[in-house]
Amino acid sequence: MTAQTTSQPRRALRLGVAGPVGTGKSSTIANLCRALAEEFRIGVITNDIYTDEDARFLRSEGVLPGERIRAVETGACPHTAIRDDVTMNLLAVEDLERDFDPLDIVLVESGGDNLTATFAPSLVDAQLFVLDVAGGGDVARKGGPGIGRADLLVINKIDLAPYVDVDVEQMLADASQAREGRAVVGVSRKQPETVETLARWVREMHAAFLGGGHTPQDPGPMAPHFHADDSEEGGYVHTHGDGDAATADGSTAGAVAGHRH
Ligand SMILES: Nc1nc2c(ncn2[C@@H]2O[C@H](COP(=O)(O)OP(=O)(O)OP(=O)(O)O)[C@@H](O)[C@H]2O)c(=O)[nH]1
Ligand SMILES: [Mg+2]
Repeated sequence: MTAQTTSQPRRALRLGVAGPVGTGKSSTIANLCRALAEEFRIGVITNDIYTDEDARFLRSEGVLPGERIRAVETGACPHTAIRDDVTMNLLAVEDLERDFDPLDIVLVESGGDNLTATFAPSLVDAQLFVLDVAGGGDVARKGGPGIGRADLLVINKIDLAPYVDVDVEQMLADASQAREGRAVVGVSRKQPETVETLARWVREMHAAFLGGGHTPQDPGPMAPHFHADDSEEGGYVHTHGDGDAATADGSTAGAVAGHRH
């Protein structure tokens, strides 16, 4: 596999935000938009099963122009749309990127699911997994693809730790161990310095993406998917081989003929 490097990427960094129900995925996106909206042109896609509540929440927060926040109503388990068949989401991301070209970052919120739901690397370049202290200090030790291998693990709502008898330092240390040292950050929207740490990680990820220095990781098995395609043949359902990944210039690392991101 040869990762291509370019100083003129054709599309935005696509950043997934997954995690169990209510841990703070939408709030994490709101925090990031607030911290980064002056530096980056940001768009957001939310996934919900039956509603567009997350999109409406984010619009009501006023963190981005409302039209740059779009909802995908999956009508199925969240993991189906971010992992098993990412077609609906890819089309939504591609539409958003086209309509607001150029965007720097597209944040994709998964519907709230369980500890196993992660994004396919054909949909996002990097992913955050969000836990919160209210789910208990033990959760970080439980592992699974999101906790273990997401690009960043966020432990959210650390301001609530004293009320739920969680030792934040211990939870962060356990998480770090479960992740074999991959990045972990404790966040509370009430503690601006923690939001800044999160924003800094995104800045660094964006810089790595632009420089061709980031390779999307697959936290679990790869799934077939479909892309809109402007070639005469049209799009088609296909899978990627091991190690295939979208690159910053819009091409795909690995040999998938006629494949366009
Ligand atoms: N105390 C505290 N509450 C928070 C924080 N972040 C989020 N919350 C609250 O946690 C609840 C859930 O937050 P959301 O951002 O909606 O969580 P979510 O993961 O997007 O939820 P679903 O999309 O329904 O799975 C809301 O009531 C938030 O106000 C935080 O840092 N501290
Ligand atoms: Mg949400």
